Amino acid sequence: MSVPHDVSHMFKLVALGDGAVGKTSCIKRYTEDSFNERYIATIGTTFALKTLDVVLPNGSTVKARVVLWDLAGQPTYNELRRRYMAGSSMAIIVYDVTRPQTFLDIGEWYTKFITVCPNSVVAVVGNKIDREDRLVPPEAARMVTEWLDVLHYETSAKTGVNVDSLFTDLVTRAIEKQRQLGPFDSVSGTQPPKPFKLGI
Ligand SMILES: Nc1nc2c(ncn2[C@@H]2O[C@H](COP(=O)(O)OP(=O)(O)OP(=O)(O)O)[C@@H](O)[C@H]2O)c(=O)[nH]1
Ligand SMILES: [Mg+2]
Repeated sequence: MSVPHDVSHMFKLVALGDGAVGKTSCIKRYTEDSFNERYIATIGTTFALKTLDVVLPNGSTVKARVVLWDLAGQPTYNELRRRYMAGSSMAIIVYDVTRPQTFLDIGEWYTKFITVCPNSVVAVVGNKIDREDRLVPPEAARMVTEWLDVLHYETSAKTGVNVDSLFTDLVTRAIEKQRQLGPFDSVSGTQPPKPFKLGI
């Protein structure tokens, strides 16, 4: 995979959340600006790439490349997912606003991820807000951000609302965090090795 010479930051992002909440759809909307009504469950993992310009708080613009790992939400893939989370600078944890159980499962997803990647930036994403049978209210957002150290967005992969700003904000935060955490290889995006214990 060749990296354009003007890319100064490279990050790994993982998409987490229960099955059929719209992880693949959000990534597809963001990277290809397309949407498929039909549900095709992700088998194992896939990835997509996106290069974007980010305007930093000081007004300067940098080019960043993100590798977006799309991890299957179905429980069969628990062990595989854990391995693919390693080395991520960012995660989106997606729930479906028409299925409250997917919202209740956020805490578990967050714990799983943050245990493996403690310095990452996390966004919790309420997806499918175009649907009229919504059951998780917008106020749930405040609950989440008071409960966990995360960003919160409501999106529709179908209409595209908020999808771009979700990913751009995440990358901007990741760059800021990288600066706070100090030097590491900003091109490969790899963090210095952290103690990591497998639960076996
Ligand atoms: N109305 C509506 N439907 C959506 C939206 N996002 C996804 N869907 C639909 O929801 C279903 C599941 O979407 P996926 O993106 O495949 O879900 P996933 O989270 O990747 O599922 P797994 O790969 O099994 O973990 C598909 O039928 C999509 O068309 C949305 O914003 N609005
Ligand atoms: Mg999928």
